[in-house]
Amino acid sequence: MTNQRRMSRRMLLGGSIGVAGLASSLVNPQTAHASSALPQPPVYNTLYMPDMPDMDMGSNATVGLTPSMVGLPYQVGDVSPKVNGFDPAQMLTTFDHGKVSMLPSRQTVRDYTLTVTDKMIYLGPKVALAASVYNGRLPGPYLRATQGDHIRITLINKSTTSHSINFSGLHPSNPPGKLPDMAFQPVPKGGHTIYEFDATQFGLHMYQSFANPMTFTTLRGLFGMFIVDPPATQPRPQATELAMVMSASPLKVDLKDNTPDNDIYAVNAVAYQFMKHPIPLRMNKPVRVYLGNATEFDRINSFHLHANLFNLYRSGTSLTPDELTDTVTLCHGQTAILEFMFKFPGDYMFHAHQAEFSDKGWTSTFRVTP
Ligand SMILES: [Cu+2]
Repeated sequence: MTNQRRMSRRMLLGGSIGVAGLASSLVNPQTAHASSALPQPPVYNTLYMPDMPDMDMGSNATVGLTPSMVGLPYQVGDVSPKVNGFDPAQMLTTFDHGKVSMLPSRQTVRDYTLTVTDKMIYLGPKVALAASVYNGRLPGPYLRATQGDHIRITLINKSTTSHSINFSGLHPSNPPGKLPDMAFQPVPKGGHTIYEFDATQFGLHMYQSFANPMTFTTLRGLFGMFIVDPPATQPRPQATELAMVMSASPLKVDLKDNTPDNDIYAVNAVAYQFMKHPIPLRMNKPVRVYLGNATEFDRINSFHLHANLFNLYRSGTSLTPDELTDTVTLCHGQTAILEFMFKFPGDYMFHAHQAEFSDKGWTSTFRVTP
């Protein structure tokens, strides 16, 4: 049996328990190619160690991730954007501004569509999560609006289970004419619904699936950020803007265990992505990072910047910084805006200040040039 066929069968076994329909989204492991910059043993052209023991497939176990832990193999090799259908680097600067129109009152309306599908997402070479995602990507789109806009989000559920979305921010839970507590109304498989509210407070908000068990819907990828910019009369200063969501996953999940240990960590889904591919920045140019934390199963996650300090705006709800610091710690669902500038050229590491999270993928580099 080829490695590819072996992989397919395992994924199908996993899918029969938790996530169906994976067969159609299986990817060719040959396209999870090596980075040209890194030495690449041939084994990393496959997604599985050939002699990998079978996973525990007990009746109450579900496969969150495929097994790969022989050391930390995803430190070497690369996940091609073609495999996942998205590029973590492009995600840094890609914002979904919605389809813009205007009400007779001249209030701006932004229409967004979030389509949930089940999809295999490679969190590292040989490490795939049987995920549910918004618009084919993990994290979901980084939605963007301006304070005062009217927001309309159509959720289309093409996954195999019910979902709804909980939007952080400041708005009614039961818009006029809608059912109370919209966030808790499940949208069944094949269904759709529209969430509608005004963006009344600028800030950096998270959105995520609301479906039991919540720890597992978040684990599986149903989260994103919703950036509400300050009104045009008091915009944030010009800067290079980068969006990052911290997340993590266990390699396997037992539904009876609500607090499994995470095994792989990243910003924008793919472990070590920005260590292997440093983010290019220019000296003396202001940088703004929109940072969200969607890490389940660990109480906190953090962002630490080497050899520099950043202005920290907790939740992004103020234009006055809370602190000048080099580390921010966030609980699940918390956000922060970080503003900084590099005065010297060179490589600057940024990473979780928990050594374990760093070792397991959440380590990155800014490459600053004059
Ligand atoms: Cu460090």
